[in-house]
Amino acid sequence: MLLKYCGFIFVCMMLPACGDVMDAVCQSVSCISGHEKEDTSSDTIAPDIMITSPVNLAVVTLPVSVTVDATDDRAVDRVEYLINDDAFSISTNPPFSLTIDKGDLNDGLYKIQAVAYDTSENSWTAISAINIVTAESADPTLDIVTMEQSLDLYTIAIRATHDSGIARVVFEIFATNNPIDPASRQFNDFVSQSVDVDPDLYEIVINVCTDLQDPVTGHGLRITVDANNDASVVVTQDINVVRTDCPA
Ligand SMILES: [Ca+2]
Repeated sequence: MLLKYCGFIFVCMMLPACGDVMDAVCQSVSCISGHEKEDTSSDTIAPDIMITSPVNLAVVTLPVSVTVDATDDRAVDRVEYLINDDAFSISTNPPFSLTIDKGDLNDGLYKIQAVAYDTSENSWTAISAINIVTAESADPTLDIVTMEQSLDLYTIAIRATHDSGIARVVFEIFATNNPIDPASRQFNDFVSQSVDVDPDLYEIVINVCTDLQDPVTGHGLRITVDANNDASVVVTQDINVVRTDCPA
């Protein structure tokens, strides 16, 4: 109250109902209280910052988001991120988070430093550690995209992926004349490399007249996809191979 009413303090002390009078006076003059006064003093208070996610020493897979809680008595200007003491990224907009994408870092243990700056360049650092590991799905994916015959050529194309990479794709076409005894089937193995235009696409083109050992019976198809980490997936199904265009 004393600060707020400034020069009216002596008048007030000599009047009854002082509070009411002073409130009325205050409405009619330009009153400046300590709180309302613009603070032009220098900013010496550093921001606060803590890394809220991931928790310290968390095991993570990429991409991963690093989130922080950064506050300042005036304003947070930016958060600078260092990874293993090297500058990595600067975030200038709330919530000042960081995304580490696939390919940014290899597997391993990393120190993350998040340094919050206020508009007066005061700073404070939060430190955390993350352990990056590569996520590997249990089995490769295998999707058949083409199974078609044109005259005596039969084309089979699949799309196969795995986090560890694809080691090989094997196409086997076998006669189904003795399905009870798989050991008696005759396989023609075709090991395929990925097609250049699409690294996930694997394709074979066989000549149904010359590549197949059994010219008469129906045929089955078995596709085996082996990943670099020895994970594997197998798909077997019948295929409709037509041999009527073969030369006599
Ligand atoms: Ca400050």
